[in-house]
Amino acid sequence: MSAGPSRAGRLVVVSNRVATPRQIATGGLASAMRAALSERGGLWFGWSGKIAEKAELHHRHEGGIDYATLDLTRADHDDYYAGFANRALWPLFHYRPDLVDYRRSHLEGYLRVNRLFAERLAAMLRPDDTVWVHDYHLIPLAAMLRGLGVRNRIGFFLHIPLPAAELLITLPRHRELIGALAAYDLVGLHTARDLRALETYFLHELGGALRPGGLLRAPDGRTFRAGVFPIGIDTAAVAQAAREAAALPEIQQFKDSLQGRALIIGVDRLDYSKGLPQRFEAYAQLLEREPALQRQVSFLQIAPPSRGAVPEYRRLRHELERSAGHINGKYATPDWAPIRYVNQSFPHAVLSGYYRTARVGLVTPLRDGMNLVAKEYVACQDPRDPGVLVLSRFAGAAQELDGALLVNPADTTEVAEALARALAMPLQERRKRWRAMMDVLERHDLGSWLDAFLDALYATHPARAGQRGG
Ligand code: GDG
Repeated sequence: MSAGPSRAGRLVVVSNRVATPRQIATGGLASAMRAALSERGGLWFGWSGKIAEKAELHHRHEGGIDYATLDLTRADHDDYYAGFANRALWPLFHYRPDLVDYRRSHLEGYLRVNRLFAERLAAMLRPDDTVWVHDYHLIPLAAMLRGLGVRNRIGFFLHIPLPAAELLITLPRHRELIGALAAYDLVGLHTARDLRALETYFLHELGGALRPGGLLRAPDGRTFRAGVFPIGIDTAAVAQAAREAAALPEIQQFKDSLQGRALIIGVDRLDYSKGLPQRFEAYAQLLEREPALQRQVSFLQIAPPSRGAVPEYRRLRHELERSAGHINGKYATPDWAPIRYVNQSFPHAVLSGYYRTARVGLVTPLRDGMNLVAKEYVACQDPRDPGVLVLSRFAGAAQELDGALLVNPADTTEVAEALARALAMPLQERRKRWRAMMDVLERHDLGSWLDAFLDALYATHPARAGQRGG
């Protein structure tokens, strides 16, 4: 990172969930945030993950980082998190207006919790802090901070897709909500498609304008910068973990259990955006179309449950149980089960061993902001004998990983064909495709994503000078 005088002050990260060092479920993103925070002395603020009688704030200092976490009341949690964020914004932003369950009380709860976050955060901010807000739970946070007189640099990164304006306008009070992005100094998105959606929305729905240098102007005259920052993984560390995983007893045992069969792997939170029912259907079609593959291939789908409080997630879980049971019932033999469907999560080290064992990584979300599993699968391969990535065109990762076999996840026949092609792909072609993808992952890793976003954020400040907050 290039350090200049403008970089004085703390970095303050705000996200719905805060990954403290003691929590086990820490992905690469959490460690990268911690690295960025400890490097410059920082504060991480967000929901504690606990539901309590009142919204109490907890402080902790660990590993050079201050953590401030806030409990939520049951009503706040249900309206803000389980309600508006996960039953309105998540489905809509993933192009599922049919699943949107909008309730005014949820929106009010969402605004209430954002205001609460803003008030608590404003009281902790120092004048030279730089604030980085993450994801769809906290879209209006900067606008609320500005309303409290906060003039600090504030950046926002959206980890999920930003849908086309035609969909955004179906959201009640969308002008207030999406328009609130203008209160940030920088809005970061994963892909050029997301950026186009944002520009189109501001231009055509809000009557804003595009200014030279990638600035967007809101109708009230406020300008902000928006840019594409595709998130990466810690490529070197992930590849290293995969090399070491071979020695783990779990991985040895797992390999033995395959008895030489080719492995197809899927790893996803149990979420309707991940296209799991269609994926199961595509696999069934593969077995039907290519009877010779029966007993020669095994499909491991790891799907740790998430958001069990939301009815659609419970329905999806039942649907997948039925589907996996159906496929196994139809095709299994006494010594072979076509699908191993596992609702459990695993340590990253073990996961990387599974990835490396798999001949095919099957990543077929219907929509995904980026999809880190696709990148992790590639980074975990053995360069001498790499597997093949079958990837949805509608994952942000498809914009970068064109060495994958790109598919439309809704076309289960196309996915079945891609699977057959991946399983039969000659070594030379596999190596060539893998190398092309690995080059991208080495050039654009998690550290370079952090740097790119923060560089752009620090560069924005002069643009705000003279602007009024609020
Ligand atoms: C959101 C956006 C965007 C999964 N199972 C286990 C496990 N995982 C890890 C994976 C991966 C992470 O969880 C999932 O990340 P994804 O990117 O695939 O998907 P979302 O959770 O939906 O993330 C997405 C991302 O934000 C970042 O911007 O890419 O588009 O939706 O790292 O490895 N980790 C462990 N055990 C498991 O069983 N330890």
